[in-house]
Amino acid sequence: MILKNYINGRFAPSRYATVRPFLNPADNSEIGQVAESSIEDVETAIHAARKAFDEGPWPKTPAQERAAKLLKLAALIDSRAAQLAEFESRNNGKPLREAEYDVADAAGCFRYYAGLATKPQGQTFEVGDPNIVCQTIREPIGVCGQIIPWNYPLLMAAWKLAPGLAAGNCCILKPSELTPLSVSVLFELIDEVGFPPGVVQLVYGAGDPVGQYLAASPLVDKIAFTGGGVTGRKIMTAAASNFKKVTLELGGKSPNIVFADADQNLALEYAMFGIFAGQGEVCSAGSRLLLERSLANSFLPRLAASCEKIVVGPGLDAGTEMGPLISRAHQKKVLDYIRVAHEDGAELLCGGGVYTDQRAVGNFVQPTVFTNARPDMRIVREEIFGPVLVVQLFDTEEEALRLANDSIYGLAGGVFTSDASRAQRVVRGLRAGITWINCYHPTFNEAPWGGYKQSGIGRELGTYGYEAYTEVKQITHCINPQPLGWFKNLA
Ligand code: TXE
Repeated sequence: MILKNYINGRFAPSRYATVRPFLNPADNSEIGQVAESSIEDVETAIHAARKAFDEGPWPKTPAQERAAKLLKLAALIDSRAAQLAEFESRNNGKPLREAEYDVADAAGCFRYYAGLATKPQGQTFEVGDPNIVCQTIREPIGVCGQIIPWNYPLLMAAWKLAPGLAAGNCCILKPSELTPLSVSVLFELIDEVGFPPGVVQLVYGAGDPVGQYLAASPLVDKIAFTGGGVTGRKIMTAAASNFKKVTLELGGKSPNIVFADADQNLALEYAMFGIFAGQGEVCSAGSRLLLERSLANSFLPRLAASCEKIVVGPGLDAGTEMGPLISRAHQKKVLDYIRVAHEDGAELLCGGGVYTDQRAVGNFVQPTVFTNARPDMRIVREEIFGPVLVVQLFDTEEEALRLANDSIYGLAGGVFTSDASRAQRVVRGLRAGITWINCYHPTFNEAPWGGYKQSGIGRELGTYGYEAYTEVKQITHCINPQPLGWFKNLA
């Protein structure tokens, strides 16, 4: 199997027929090979997108027709849901049940933005002149480069393509080099729907040069990125060349705060779900558990015992509750953090290693919890992006909030309490873009997603995510034009 780019309405190998293998993280076996694009391939895609936007029908296609195509795509995703979920689990490693949610969400995302495309968009403004009608309309931004990571390959493609296409843009998607499989099926479906050539394209390949070139090109009008902060900074710097519109969804170190008055069973299960869903490779993972001190003696032993019972295995095995990490390199990064945690004096509550049984061939890491964590420790401050939970204890609501906000990140946060007033006070005190009360992780296409501080710029999903793919045009219309009389001597 060799996966091809999709450029100008056709599947095509990379210009120099270069490929790279991609793997199953459960055993590191090769699944297939994927085109490794050159700069020439990206350039071809950018020129096709430019032509499609500047001269083609797509930006002026009535919203109803754009919506119809997205609805057809959603239906096709549903019709291939089982295969898509299996591919996602095989290539990313996540448990099949999680992949099934992702596929349903991806179809829902195309449906949501199909609906939004036909809803009221502009506004009319009362200004201080009765002869003036002042309005705004929304227009597509143009050519959009969209760079996505490996943790939600299909869903991130949907989050980027659905609003971009619904709003009339021409999109070039660059998936992670590690996870091309589900996206290759998505583009088979996109081909079946039949968009005008150049409207929606796929270029596989390395972050640098392929993604970097998209971010730097003066012919690209917007860059949307989900990934790590180091790469985000490079993208923003490159995008400054022509002041591209930029949206960034970066990492996090999100606090999950449990008060003593919370339903303990609920808090326990969500503390685990917050960090171990997606093996902790989730930007919004609840990676810091802030626990009211009086709970420590009862909560922590239950947490340890429950973590030891998590069924860790290949995502496609029935009953698997947590899968392998994406790559050997990432597994090593997570294990390095575990070593640093020990060195810095954190106390291991459970996990902390790899498996020596048949899982040794994959990139598995045990569900791991550290306690006695100080705010200055690296495991408290830095995003690990793996199944490692760090517990900090607090005595008061004020201290909980202070610890929660003591981070360069501000993506998400959760609070568990039976006191509704406190719940509102605490989430309003969190400097974070996504907050949950008495739950953790539920995510909806209808609601905005994005971070404060170094967790990113802009919002995806919901109406905010649609607006991020539009320019606002002001139209000022004089309905009673009169000579101005400003210059006395008109020739
Ligand atoms: O991500 P990168 P990596 C965090 C997480 C993880 C760390 C590094 O902490 O450990 O980032 O992961 C493309 N110009 N997140 O290195 O590099 C790359 O090809 C343009 C959080 O795997 O951010 C891929 O398509 N593009 C996160 C995409 O960027 C470039 C999800 C993401 O890869 C590029 C993933 C460049 N110079 C990791 N270099 C989240 N927010 O959910 C790379 N890319």
